[in-house]
Amino acid sequence: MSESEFRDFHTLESYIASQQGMHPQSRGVFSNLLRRIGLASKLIHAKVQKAGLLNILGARGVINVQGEQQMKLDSLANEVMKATLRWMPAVGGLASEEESDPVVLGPRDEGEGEYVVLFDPLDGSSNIDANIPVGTIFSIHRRTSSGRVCDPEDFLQPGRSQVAAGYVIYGASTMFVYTTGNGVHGFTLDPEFGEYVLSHENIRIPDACTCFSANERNYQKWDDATKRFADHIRFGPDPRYARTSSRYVGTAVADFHRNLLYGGVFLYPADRKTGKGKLRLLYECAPFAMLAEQAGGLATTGRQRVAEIHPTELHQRIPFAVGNRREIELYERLVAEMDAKAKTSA
Ligand code: AHM
Ligand code: MG
Repeated sequence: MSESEFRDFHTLESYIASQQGMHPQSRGVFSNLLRRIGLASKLIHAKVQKAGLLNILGARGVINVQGEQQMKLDSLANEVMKATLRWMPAVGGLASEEESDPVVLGPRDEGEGEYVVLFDPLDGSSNIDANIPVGTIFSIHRRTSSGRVCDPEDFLQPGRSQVAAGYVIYGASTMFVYTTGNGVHGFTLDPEFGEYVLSHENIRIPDACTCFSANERNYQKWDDATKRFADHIRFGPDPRYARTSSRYVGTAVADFHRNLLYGGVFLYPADRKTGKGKLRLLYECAPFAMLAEQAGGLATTGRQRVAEIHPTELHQRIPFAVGNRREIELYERLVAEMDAKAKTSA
């Protein structure tokens, strides 16, 4: 690379440091934590890159010198996240999609262990065997309890109190996208020198609703408001949707990421019979909601903004719709109309 080709750029490290510089009172504890998640994601990236090979090698028993079974990639990603974060002085506890209970870490020195990190280590793992993008999602809260060890309540905080949220998409390129409440910023991993480089500063969801993303095979299980919403966007006469396409990967990170960049809505609504959604509030929906709001969009259950929900359990599932502000507000109006109609006919 000649000198003239070389221009100023930020890595994830230098960008976080520059943001930290804007808060002179900051001790850098939180920034270290974010950098550490970046490191964990590089380790997961390395495993994901070898996904097809791990199976071949594992099946032949070549790498199992300990006589252990080949780990599935999602539990491997979970172990990487735990091992990378557990000795961080800033981390008081972890919660993961792969763990039934929170992992409460031992007492740390005074003033430390003040954050809890919640994560889905490998979102979309059912796609991995077909070489389709997968992701990692994370959410960070400051502890609310004051003891030296975490309380369960530290993990059950509403999304609006997240201090940071983000995801990594392991796709054609690997990208790290995060917010600390000051815009959404995306970094692309340069495989040649193993660093995340700032590629998407201050991402805003485009106004056009280019993509409609839902598992449409579930249409008959949706309530009337959701069906009306889907029909309006897919088949209605509104010229706003003339160029909208259905796009669904089945990895929430990939669907969310595409819609963040192109504009659109992603839906995983409740099953009409059970009233339950599929996606998990704490480490899928709440972080996506913070990112969407920071990029100018919204996230809702249809009846409540996701950021306002007070969790009642660690693995709570909710109905979820996220994307362009205008469409999410429309969805909320249709749900309100359906509820009002049900009330008057009751
Ligand atoms: P996972 O976290 O166990 O991978 O499950 C969540 C995934 C999401 O990534 C995706 O949006 C959804 O499940 C797909 O579900 P479906 O196959 O029902 O469409
Ligand atoms: Mg998931």
